[in-house]
Amino acid sequence: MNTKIFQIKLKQEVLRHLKYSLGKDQGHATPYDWRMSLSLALRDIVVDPWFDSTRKTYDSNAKRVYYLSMEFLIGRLIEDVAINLGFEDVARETMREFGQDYDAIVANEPDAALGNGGLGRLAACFLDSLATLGIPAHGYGIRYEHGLFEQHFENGAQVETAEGWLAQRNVWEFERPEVAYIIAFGGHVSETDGRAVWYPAETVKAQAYDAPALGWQARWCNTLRLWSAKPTRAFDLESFNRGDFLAASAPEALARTISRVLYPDDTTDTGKELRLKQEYFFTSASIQDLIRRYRSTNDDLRDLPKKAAIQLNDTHPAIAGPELVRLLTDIHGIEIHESIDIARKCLGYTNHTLLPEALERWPEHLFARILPRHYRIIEIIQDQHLKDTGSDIRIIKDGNVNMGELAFIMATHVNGVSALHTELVKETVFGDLHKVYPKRIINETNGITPRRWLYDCNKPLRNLINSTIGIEWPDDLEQLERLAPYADDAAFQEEFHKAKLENKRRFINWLSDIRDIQIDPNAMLDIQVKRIHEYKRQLMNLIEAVAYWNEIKENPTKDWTPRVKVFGGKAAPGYEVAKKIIHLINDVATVINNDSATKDYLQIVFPENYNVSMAEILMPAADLSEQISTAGKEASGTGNMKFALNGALTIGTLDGANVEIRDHVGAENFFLFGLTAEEVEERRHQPEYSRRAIEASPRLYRVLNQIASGVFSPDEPHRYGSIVQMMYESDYFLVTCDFDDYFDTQRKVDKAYLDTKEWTRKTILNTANMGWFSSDRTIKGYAKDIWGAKSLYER
Ligand code: HBZ
Repeated sequence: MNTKIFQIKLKQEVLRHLKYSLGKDQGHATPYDWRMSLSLALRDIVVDPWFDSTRKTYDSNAKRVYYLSMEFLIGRLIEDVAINLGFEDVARETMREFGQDYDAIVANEPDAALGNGGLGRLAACFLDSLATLGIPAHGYGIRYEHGLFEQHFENGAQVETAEGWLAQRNVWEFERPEVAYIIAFGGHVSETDGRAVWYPAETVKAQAYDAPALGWQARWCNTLRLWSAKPTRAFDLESFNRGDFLAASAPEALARTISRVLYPDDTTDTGKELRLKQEYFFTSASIQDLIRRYRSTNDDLRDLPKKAAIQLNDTHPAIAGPELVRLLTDIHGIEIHESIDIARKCLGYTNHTLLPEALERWPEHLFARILPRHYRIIEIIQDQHLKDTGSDIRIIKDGNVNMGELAFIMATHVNGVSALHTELVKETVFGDLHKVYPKRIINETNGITPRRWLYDCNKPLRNLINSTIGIEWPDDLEQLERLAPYADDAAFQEEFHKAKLENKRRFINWLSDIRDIQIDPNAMLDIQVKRIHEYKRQLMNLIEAVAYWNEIKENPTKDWTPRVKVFGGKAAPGYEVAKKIIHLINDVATVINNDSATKDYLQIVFPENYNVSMAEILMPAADLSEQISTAGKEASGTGNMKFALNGALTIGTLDGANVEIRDHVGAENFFLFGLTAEEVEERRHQPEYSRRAIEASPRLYRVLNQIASGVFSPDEPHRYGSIVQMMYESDYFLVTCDFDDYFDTQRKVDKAYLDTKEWTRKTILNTANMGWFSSDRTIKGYAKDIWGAKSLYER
């Protein structure tokens, strides 16, 4: 269909939806009505490729991938759908003809924030790549009523309010009342003649909601199936008639709590009963669903591994192993050891963190109370593992059920998410199991979808790339290499620089709507956005800012490089130190931004409520990307990839995927500093390492004194005493030890930034060499090494 005809058609469709789906006429339509009508019109177009893909998958009886994840951090979808359909311009023009501002309509969509951070966003990028590559796949997760909390600052401190994305209709989903499974909890198990029967105490219903997951150019479309908990019996009429109104709605109460809210913890294990119920809830529903699908076209469940690859996004769905065994044995009559074998052949497990506090373990008594049958099955899995391997590594140990060990033992492949992380997984968390199963751990370095993270969010650069190397790169990102020869071309440098400036202006405009702050687009935009965590060391970045401020004040006439430091990110509501760090950043910002002597050189901004949509504005605008975690702690990072792809230079440690980014973009185009993972371990053994580092660094000493004496918190001078004390006494993440090197490296950054041509040359080489970090490459790796899944899409 040519563009003009399509535009007329889209216009008609938007009007039809406005009238018949929204019940509005043009004269009374609000921005909400326009967004809904446009979204519904676009959604209708997606249904055809969706049906086609489903039909092809059924017809070919191909192996399917099931990606089980507690989190899908999707963000907005309108523009994503429009660009995948190739109808972005048509949609924009259509809305213009209605007198509507397309960008404002797009921005009116709430983010689907069903995730905390990296792990959840990775799942969303993987959905995009699975569909782009034409691999038949389902994402399975929870349809939380409330996604990640909204962050506000009150006098500089974080306060959280509930997020409500479902308060408005979610246009992208299709409710499936007929697709529902019973999920059981508690009760007891009776075993007679080797046959186990589980008599649960409670049940809820898991009901499916499907959203199409469309790939590039609409060549393929998969399904994201999210489960919502509903009562099995909506209402206990008997209790109601007795006058016991509370008891009457009890079934409803449990059901509602299960899918009500996303746990807001990032890289910590919450260990709450409700969390275990959420995990089992969505995992059981997903496994029952995939078995039903398999049985609709296949007879023998023993062949399930030929048709289903189940990937566990961290240990949250690790109960998938025992659940699959339970269904194969208790329901379908397969001998239990054979079931264990079948289940293992289906399963893969991805580890996303080495932090000990994130390793899920459940108290045995709690676990056995809620999932008595699974507890027994885990004992059998453990016995078999002990017998087969002769090792003494147990899943149930010291009164806990360890989900990491369970996931490991029940998977054919266990993968880390960057080269360094994978080596550390082999040496640390799973060191013992690695010796027993030396081939099991493999690496699949993370990636990001170039559709959302370049094509969509960075239009100036997209256009420049299109006009330089053509339009084939969005699904073949290594074509960006063809930009490298232009790195020395003065005209191209100028265009590249112009694109960056345009993105910076867009950011400044956006910021001016929420903050009263003047920013010079030529100042270096230095950005650290990610969850707030001690290991990510936002504190080191902030201390460096204060040290820089001190230096400018002492020598105000020197030729300083103007910088705007941007922080963004949420702290887990219960993570006190992280919240203190947020408060400190805001307090420091207040003092520094009000200093008329320095404000031409240094400003600090911390916009509230960092989310996917904010990232889409920040990533293209950044000059400098802060990837400064303590080496050995950041499993991979994916924000680091988004920045570098969009032409920011990185200041970073040898941690996670930074190592591989540096290898790709070239050491000379990356600002490296800090201790290596090995040196970090050594340093921790030295007595009083942090106190000694502070004593050796007058700069650091001075900043810590300023913070401790209330320079930034005159209303409460001791507010940050505990943080400074921690720097002296423990400093587990070695802020003090890496500080001087970090400060000096920042001064090299300053100097480099002043040479615009040379800086731009480096940024071009970053973009040109980041193609490998496409999540398409990552997914091809999983498909080949782990899933044995093939693309069904033919070009
Ligand atoms: O996963 C992140 C890593 O911190 C980040 O380095 C990586 O790039 C990203 C994608 O692989 N991890 C998380 O977001 N969350 C967790 O690792 C996690 C693990 C267990 C939990 C809670 C969170 O119980």
